[in-house]
Amino acid sequence: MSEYDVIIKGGTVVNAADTQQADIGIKDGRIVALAEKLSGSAARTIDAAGRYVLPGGIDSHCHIQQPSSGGGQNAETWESGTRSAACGGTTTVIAFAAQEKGKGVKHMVADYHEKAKQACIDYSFHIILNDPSDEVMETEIPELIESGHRSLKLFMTYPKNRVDDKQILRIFETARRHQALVCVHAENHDAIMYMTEKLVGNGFGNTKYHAWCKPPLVEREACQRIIMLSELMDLPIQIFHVTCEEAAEEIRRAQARGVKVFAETCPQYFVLTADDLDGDQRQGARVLCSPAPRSVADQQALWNHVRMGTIGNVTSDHAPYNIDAPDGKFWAGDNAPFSQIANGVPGLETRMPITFSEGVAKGRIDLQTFVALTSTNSAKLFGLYPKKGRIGIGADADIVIWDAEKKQTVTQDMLHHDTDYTPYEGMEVTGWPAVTLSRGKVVWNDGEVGCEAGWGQFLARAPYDYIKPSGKFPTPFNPITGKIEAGKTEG
Ligand code: DUC
Ligand code: ZN
Ligand code: ZN
Repeated sequence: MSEYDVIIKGGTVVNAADTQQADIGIKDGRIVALAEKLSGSAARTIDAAGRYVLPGGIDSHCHIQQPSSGGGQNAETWESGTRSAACGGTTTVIAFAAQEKGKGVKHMVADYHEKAKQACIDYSFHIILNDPSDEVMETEIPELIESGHRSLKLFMTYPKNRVDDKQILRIFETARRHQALVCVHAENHDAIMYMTEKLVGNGFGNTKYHAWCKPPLVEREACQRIIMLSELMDLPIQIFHVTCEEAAEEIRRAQARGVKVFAETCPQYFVLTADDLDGDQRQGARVLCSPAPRSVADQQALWNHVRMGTIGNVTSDHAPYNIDAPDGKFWAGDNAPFSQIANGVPGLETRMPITFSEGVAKGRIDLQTFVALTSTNSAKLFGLYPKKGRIGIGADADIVIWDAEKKQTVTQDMLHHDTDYTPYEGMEVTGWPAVTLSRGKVVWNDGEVGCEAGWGQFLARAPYDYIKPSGKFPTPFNPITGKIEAGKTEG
């Protein structure tokens, strides 16, 4: 019998903190050897000479086979979504299990688990809460957190999903008590609703006006408010899809005063702008997502904040709706105004290539930062580290062998998702995954798909230090215990 199942030979191994020339030995799905030269026998040897060998990508924000709250049918299944992720170098996804208003969450989460059994790569869930009733928050959520669903998600906007500030505090309280991270879609709901009514009511329904109904101002305000609420409860939070200087600035200021607020952005905000929404409705719908694409200046600002560390990870926010389907983007009809077009863009497969191309190939970030952004930081933030997010002894053999020189034109034809378009049609990128391994299994090999539905495993997440609260509330009163802290006074 061979000493190793797989040896990856001659590559340049890049982690978030270092780069080294090394061979990698894999046995039973884990990395068991790392050395300048490995000599043992292996059932399979992969030549990585001239290529980078990186931790498999972690996409910690993607919507897969999730019913939409706003209308439209998610175009992906767990099999197709995770297959396309694997072909794009991603080996772990964290998707969503969404509460239905007025209902409990336990059975709903069980249903999502059932669907996810078709996953080709490993996965976990954030639980979306839109109705934090006592029963849900006091019984169901604590049990679900305990069983490894250690992140909750809330929306500050969207008519069917938004929660108000008091409900947010209720969710924060449970998260604080039971050690879960809360992720937030931060935009001011009432301002968006008001502007939408005014725009659409006055005949401005073109997709161009999607960006006008939710300018950076509404994102800035919501970021500032959610940070304030998190400070009130001393609860670390993750702000999803930061798109603009205004929002990043609020986050940066909070981080500078010691608040544990984390932030992500997405490739669409690096390469699309509000101008892409302008024109024919069908064309605009292809890039219609929320928050809206911004300006070139905002793209530059996002990179600055990546380099400063304000923004720690890049996720896809994959939210796939077909263009040519009655239940897709145009579920409300071909002439629907922007407010009734399904929000979201597909992006599981293009997340790492676009980030590499825009980031490393264009000289904005180095390779280690790319690894941190696309893998390691998400592993740390969501309690998957050190099993995921690094190449080291004992880690899962989730690996992507990267061809940094490859020039690739992105087209719908070459992607492996089940959505009927890509917003990046015709874009040329530099760098593409050559080989992807999920726990030692080759799932993508220079154009050949080796995915197997059902290979993916659920990743239950235990408590972890990265998201520990600071232990300090803004007043002597501890709202979790309901007590005034010892040594502190009321006056
Ligand atoms: N915005 C979201 O908040 N969710 C999914 C897609 C989108 O564009
Ligand atoms: Zn969102
Ligand atoms: Zn999302």
